[in-house]
Amino acid sequence: MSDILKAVDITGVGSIDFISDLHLQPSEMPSFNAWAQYMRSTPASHLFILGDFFEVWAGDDFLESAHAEFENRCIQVLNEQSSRISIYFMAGNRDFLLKEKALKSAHMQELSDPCLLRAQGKSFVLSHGDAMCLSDVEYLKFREMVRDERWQSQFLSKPLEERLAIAKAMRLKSEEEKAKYRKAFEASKSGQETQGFQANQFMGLHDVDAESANTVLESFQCDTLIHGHTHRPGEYPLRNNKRRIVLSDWDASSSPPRLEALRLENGQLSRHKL
Ligand code: LP5
Ligand code: MN
Repeated sequence: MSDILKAVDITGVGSIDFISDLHLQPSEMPSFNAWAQYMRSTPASHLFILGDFFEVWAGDDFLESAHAEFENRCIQVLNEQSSRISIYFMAGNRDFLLKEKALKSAHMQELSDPCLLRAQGKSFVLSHGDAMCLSDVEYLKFREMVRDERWQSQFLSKPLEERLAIAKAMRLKSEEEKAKYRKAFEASKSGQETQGFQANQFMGLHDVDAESANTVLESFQCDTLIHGHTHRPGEYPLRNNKRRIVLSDWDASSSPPRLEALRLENGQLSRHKL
């Protein structure tokens, strides 16, 4: 098994890009096309993909199935650019089953979550962000289950068709849960209470817990966290002059389109819209 990097040191001066939450899927070709164009044109020498690159990943053997033309094209784009760009991949809550075979085909190096990056005289903690959303209690239980190695090997031993069906059912459940939370949230705005829902548990409000982010940053003696998952791009101050920087998700079909990379150049971070 190849190493999962807990820390990355980059000595060169080339720019470094961070992206996450592209949710690439065959039904969203405009987002794929924008990303493929971005891959060909970015000046970055290093690219960090911080989770939810794919909408769903049910196992690397999917790449050998007859229905994986789109996913194989994504891998091919990564592969083509990998001689020019060093590409790093961190798992998200959709693509945590992307493993060695796919990583190898795409020439990506896997990162642990969290991971420390030292570059251009600065240091950063990188994360997908889901593990720090402490109010998302049901999800965290689910996460613990599906990140367990034994659970994964049992799940991966099921036939691919069955895994795809489970993944589809799980996606539906997830969307249903979010719709329930949204409804309760709307009701709370008009003064109605929904039993079992607390204000800070509304799906729209699940967010990275500030203390959790601080603890992670302190453990790395670092003051900047970069993460995705919450779909709330921005910079959020934390105590003791620490901060977390949230990446945008990607959606070429939204208006305005959300297509953005965070770029580190000369020790400074800035957002680059495509
Ligand atoms: O993804 P999104 O944005 O909709 O919501 C996430 C959390 N949901 C998830 C689930 C994924 O969307 C499902 C797709 C994963 C595909 C992976 C491959 C196959 C693995 C299949 C695993 C069974 O991550 C959502 C968060 C939200 O972010 C926050 O923004 O709240 O969390 C949930 O919806 C979690 C549920 O509430 C927990 C329900 C537990 C049900 C357990 C079923 C176990 C089935 C086991 C079958 C073998
Ligand atoms: Mn996510």
